[in-house]
Amino acid sequence: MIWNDEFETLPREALEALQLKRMRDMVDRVFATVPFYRAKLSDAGYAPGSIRTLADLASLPFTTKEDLRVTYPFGLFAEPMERVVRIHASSGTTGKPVVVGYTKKDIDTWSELMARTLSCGHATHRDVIQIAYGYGLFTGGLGAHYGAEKLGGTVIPMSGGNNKRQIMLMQDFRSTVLMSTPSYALNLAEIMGEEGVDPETLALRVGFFGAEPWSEAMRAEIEKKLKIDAIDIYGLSEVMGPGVASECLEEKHGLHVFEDHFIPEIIDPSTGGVLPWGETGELVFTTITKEAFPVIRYRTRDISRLIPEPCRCGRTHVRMERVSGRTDDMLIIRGVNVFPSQIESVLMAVEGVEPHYQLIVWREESLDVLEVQVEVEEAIFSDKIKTLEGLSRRVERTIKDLLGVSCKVKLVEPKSIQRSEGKAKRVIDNRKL
Ligand code: DLL
Repeated sequence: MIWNDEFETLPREALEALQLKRMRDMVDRVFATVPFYRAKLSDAGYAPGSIRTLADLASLPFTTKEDLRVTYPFGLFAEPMERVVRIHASSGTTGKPVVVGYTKKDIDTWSELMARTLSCGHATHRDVIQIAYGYGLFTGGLGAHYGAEKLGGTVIPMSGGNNKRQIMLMQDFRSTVLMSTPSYALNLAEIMGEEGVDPETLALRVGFFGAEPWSEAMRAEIEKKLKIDAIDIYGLSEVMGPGVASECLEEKHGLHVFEDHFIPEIIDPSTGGVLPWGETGELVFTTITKEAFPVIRYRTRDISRLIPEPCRCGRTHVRMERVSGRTDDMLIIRGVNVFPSQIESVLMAVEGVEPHYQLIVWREESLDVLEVQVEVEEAIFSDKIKTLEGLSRRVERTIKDLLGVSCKVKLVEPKSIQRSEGKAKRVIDNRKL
C-alpha cells in the first residue's frame, strides 16, 4: 500500500542525490528571495553554490520560532503574495501566531504527502474518511482533507466537536477511517459508551492520530476501545502541517519521514551539534521542495531519534521514533526532569485508572509540588476511601520508582477532567518561573 512507489522506495544513494540537488536549489532560492535568510546565511559564511554534500547542511544556521516571531507575519515568505493561495497559522502560546503560506504547488505536494500518510495505514479510495481535526487556520483539518480527496476517499469534513453528531454520522455514513487528535478519539470512545453505541457495530477500521504527544499505552487504549488500528502521524505548521511523517501499518513503530521533501536531523538541544542516527535529541527539519514557506534547519523542539534500521514495509525513508515530548514541555520538578508522556505511560499501566489526566504544578515555600490528577473507573471511585488512598499511594510509588520524581496523586471522579476536542491540555503550571 505505497502511494508513490517511485519516491517512497528510492534506494538510499538515489534518495540522497535527489536531496542534495533539491537542497542546493532551495537554499540558493531563499538566498535570492528572502532578505532575512540572505543575511543569516551570509553571516554563517554561505555563498550561493557553496553546498557540495549533504553534510554541508550542518554548516547552515538554524531557523527558530524566534525568527518566525520577528519576521511576523510574512517576512519569511519566499514567493510574492500573488502566488500564495493559502495561509495557515498556529496559535502561539504567547502573543502572535506563527503564519505560514502555500503556493498551488505546495498544496499539491501537501495533498500527495497526506495521501501517502493515509496509504501508510492502508486507507484507499474505497474508504469513508471522517475528518475530526479542526478546520480553519489549524493545518490539521484542511491538510487531512486535501490528502483524503487526493486519495480518492469519500470525505466527511466534520471538524472537531459536535460529539454526538460525530458518532451519528459515523454510524449512518459507515465511516471506515477516523482522523483526529488521540485525545479526541478517546473522548469519542467514551461518549459512545455513554450513548450505548457498541464500536463493533461501526465500520471504523483505522485511525490517523497526531498533533499532540501520546504514548504506546494510549494507542493500546484507543485500539481496544474503538476496535481499530491506530496510526501515529506527525507534522507541524512551520514545516507544512500533518504529512511530514507517518507510521506504516506493517510495523507501527517509527514514523517514515517523507525524505524526498524534508531532511530530518537530530541535534543536541544544548549545543546545537548534530547527533548520529539512533541517538535521541531535538528534531530539526529542512524543507527541500516548498515554495512559499521553505525553512532551513527549523528547530522543532520535539524530542525523537532517527531509526537507522530498514523497515519491512518497503519504504526506504528513515523512521523517526514517536515524539516523546517537547524540549519546552519538560517539567523540572525539584531538579528531576520529567515529560508528561512518561507519567502517562505509568498511569496507563495501572488497572482501573482511566486515560484522562492532568498535571498541576505549583510552588510551596519555594519547593515544587506536582499533583497528578487522574480519573478512575466509577466502581473504584465509589469504593471505600481506604481503597482509593491505597491506589493513590501505589501510583505515587510507581512514579517515584520509575521516573524518580515525587508527586501527589489525586484520583478524581470519572468525567471530571476537561475533555478535549483538539489538542489536550495536560499541564497546568502555576509556578511563576
Ligand atoms: O499539529 C500538525 C498536525 C495536525 C500533525 C494533525 C498531525 C496531525 P501544529 O499545530 O503546528 O501542527 O503543532 C505541531 O504538535 O511540533 C509537536 O510538538 C506536536 N505534534 C504533532 N504531531 C505529533 C505526534 C500540527 N504525532 C506540534 N506526536 C509539533 C507528538 C506531535 N507530537
